[in-house]
Amino acid sequence: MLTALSRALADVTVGEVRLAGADLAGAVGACAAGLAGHDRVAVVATPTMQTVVAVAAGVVAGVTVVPVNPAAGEAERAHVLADSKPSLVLADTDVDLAARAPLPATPADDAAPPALVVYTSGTTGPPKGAVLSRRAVAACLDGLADAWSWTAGDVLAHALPLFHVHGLVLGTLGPLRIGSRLVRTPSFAPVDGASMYFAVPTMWGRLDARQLADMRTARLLVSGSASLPAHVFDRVREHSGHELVERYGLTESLIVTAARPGDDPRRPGQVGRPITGVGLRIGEADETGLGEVQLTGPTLFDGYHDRPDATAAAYTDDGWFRTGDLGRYDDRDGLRLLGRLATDLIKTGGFKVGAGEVEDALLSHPAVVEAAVTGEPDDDLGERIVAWIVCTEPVDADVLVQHVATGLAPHKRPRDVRFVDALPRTAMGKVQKARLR
Ligand code: MCA
Ligand code: AMP
Repeated sequence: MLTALSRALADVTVGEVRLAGADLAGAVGACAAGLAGHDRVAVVATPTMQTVVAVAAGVVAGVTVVPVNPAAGEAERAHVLADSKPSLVLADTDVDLAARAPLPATPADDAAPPALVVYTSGTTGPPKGAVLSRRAVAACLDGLADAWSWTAGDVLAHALPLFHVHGLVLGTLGPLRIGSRLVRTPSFAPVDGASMYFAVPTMWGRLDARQLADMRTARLLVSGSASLPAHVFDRVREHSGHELVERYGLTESLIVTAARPGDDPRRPGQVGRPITGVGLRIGEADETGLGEVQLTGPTLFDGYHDRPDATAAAYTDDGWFRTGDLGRYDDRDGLRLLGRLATDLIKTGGFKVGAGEVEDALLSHPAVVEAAVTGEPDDDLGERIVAWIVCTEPVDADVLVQHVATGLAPHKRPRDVRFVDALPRTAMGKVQKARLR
């Protein structure tokens, strides 16, 4: 019963489409009936009501859902589908919002297949599928509900994409499990009557003073997925009267820490204390207490789909999950994030992008002979993807940008292309990215 939806679904609005709770339950029931006989289905996760219904149907039917970025390019989509091998790919047109059927009498329990396989980028190679159990999803959502006193009386508003943990698990399964109303807007903006807002720092940074003032009546503004710049925190406080609350996690671990409003001292970068059940330690800490954030507990994934090698490499010898994030922890102030071990992972607009994946895409262009990808600080996106290119013949930067945007996804496109005569390399031939920056 662990990822069961609330017994009383609340109203959900996605863009222009609104379904009252009972109608939503009926549409989910009808979609779930159509999933009989399937173990794993892919959902092209457009920001629509159809996606909400399809994902909820998978949850109640005990079918694993693989969300696919609707803007994923051909190569990326082909990889996700070939790797996850769903027996069905659901698009918006396959979901009938007018159909009605009762929800299954016995909702899927822990013995059912995993809830989700969510694809996430590593430093090299194509994205890997993080297998997320029903138990992990439930533990994460219940832990957040506890930390934030999130109840059926809340109205959550956000504009997050529905193919990643933030928008899908927190922003969609959260309200469906807790029974709170959900309003998903096309772009991030104030919503009448909203009590909670979830967004990435880039979205918070883009709101104007008037929009922030219109969020005064909410009770909780939450930022996550990337570092929150101090100037964004200050501006939100100045115009909305709220101190942004941060929480932290990874696709592989779901959300593991959360700041408790009112309880924990608020400072940007301070991402709170572990939620119920999560174990957190700082591995190989230096004399100042700085080291790698490592995790145990019920929110952790079941491993990477079909990648036992990568799964094993993600854990320490004594069984703790290695986040690759650097931080300091104490029981009073909670976790403070201070950087990342791997430089080949870029967080841009809250999306994680592996340098290797973008380099491979650039190298697949016939004019490119060498490519290196780095992240540079960016006021709006946090980090900006920069491509360093050696080519055989003149090629337009825009052509290379489009090559990446259409092969992978638009958010993986370089925002800067710099042509160089050669890449700095070590005697062993390894690119020295520090010298590029
Ligand atoms: C779009 N554009 C393009 C292309 N496609 N330009 C060239 N080539 C293309 N192929 C243009 C658009 O027309 C637009 O132009 C401009 O790019 C910007 O579009 P916008 O939608 O604003 O995109 P963005 O600026 O790149 O995105 C900002 C964003 C987005 C909306 C904040 O990054 C986002 O949705 N982030 C959320 C990420 C997220 O959910 N992460 C959670 C991961 P113009 O502006 O001129 O019209 S889960 C996770 O991290 C863990 C578990 C956690 O902690 O949550
Ligand atoms: P993803 O792989 O897309 O799930 O991204 C996970 C990564 O996002 C983490 O390893 C962190 O580096 C980053 N992250 C998530 N939440 C926060 C936060 N509140 N502050 C800073 N970084 C964060």
